[in-house]
Parts: sequence; C-alpha cells; structure tokens
Amino acid sequence: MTMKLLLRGPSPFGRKGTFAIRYLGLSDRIDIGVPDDEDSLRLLNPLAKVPALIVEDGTALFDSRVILEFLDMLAGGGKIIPTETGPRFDALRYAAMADGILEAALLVTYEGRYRPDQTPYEPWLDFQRGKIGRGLAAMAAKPPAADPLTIGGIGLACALEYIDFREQYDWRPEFPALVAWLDGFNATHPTFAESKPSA
Ligand SMILES: N[C@@H](CCC(=O)N[C@@H](CS)C(=O)NCC(=O)O)C(=O)O
Repeated sequence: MTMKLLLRGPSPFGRKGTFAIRYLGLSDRIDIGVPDDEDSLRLLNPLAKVPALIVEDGTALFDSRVILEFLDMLAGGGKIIPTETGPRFDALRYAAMADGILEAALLVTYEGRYRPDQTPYEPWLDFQRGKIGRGLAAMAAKPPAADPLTIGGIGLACALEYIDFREQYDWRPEFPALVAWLDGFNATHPTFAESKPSA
C-alpha cells in the first residue's frame, strides 16, 4: 500500500508535511491527497484534523510533528531532526514555537469561521495575537537556521506564509528580520513555493 498524506489545500500544518516529503526526496513513496469526507477523516484521526499520514499497514499517523518525525526516519534519520542532543532540542523547541504561532493564527481564523453570526470577541483575538507577536519576536531575535534545515525552520516558513495568506497579523513591518529570513528561505529552498497555500 502506497503511503498517503491527507490534508486540505490551505492547511499550514499539512504544508509542513508536503514540503518535508519533497525536501527529503520521498515523493515517489508518498502520495498527497485530501480526505474523502469528514466521516472518513474521523475514522482515521478521531480529532478530525489534518494532516494525517496513512502508512503502509493502514495506520494513520498524526499530528504534523509526529508525521515529520516519521518522514525523517524514513529518509534515514537525522535529516530534519538532528540526533545530537543540543541541536535536536533546539530544533524541537523552534518547531514547538512555530506550531504555537500557527495554532494561535488558526484560532483567530476560526473565531470568524465558526461563529459567523456573532461579532468576533476582540479580547480573545488579542490574546491569540499576543502569542503570535511574542512568538515572532522571539523568532526574529534568533531565527532558526534555514540551511541546514530542521523542523524548526520548516515550521517557521509555513507559519509566516500562512499568516500572509490569512492576514491574521501584520508581521512584515514589525519584523524585517523575518522578512529577510523568509526571502532567504525561499531562495535556498525553491521547492517551498510548490506547496504554497491555496484557497
Ligand atoms: N497539532 C496539529 C494541528 C492540526 C490542525 O489544527 N489542523 C487544522 C488544519 S491546518 C485542522 O484540521 N482543523 C480542523 C479542526 O480543528 O477540527 C498538527 O500539528 O497537525
């Protein structure tokens, strides 16, 4: 059975997977697709979230950090998750921060999407934007390396371009260091553009 990564077009957590598959040279071993419907996704992942990676025995792996760990192992190990303790936990810490920024960005989007008939609750949006702003400030002060690339850098690139796409936070004027970082990332990894979010 060919492995399959399931996600929906704009999913930033899914993009971590699609880019990692390309970056690690695993495209011939893993198909990329969308879940058939919500019911089938719930059967694969009770949390009904994407991405989910269906591996050879039919098991669905989630969430994106577990999937990236699996992809790294499939590629031989130590490629995007360093094996040495210091660099490993540095990368994992950056990955956790990037995921936290993304989670806050998604909650800002969901506030409008899942309560469409109500006025968005500004203190909640500010609470989430505070996490985005502080996370990005920490990233700007000391960004993860774009080369050699780790899951930390992948997470940050996916987070920044997702925030550009959904416009939850106007990060570019505030963090010019991250604008330069993202430009450098795209120049170093031209295949990243192929996994750009689409509506
Ligand atoms: N921690 C999860 C987050 C995944 C996630 O929030 N995915 C979003 C799409 S990007 C989703 O499926 N949302 C639907 C939901 O929350 O039910 C991961 O890293 O994969």
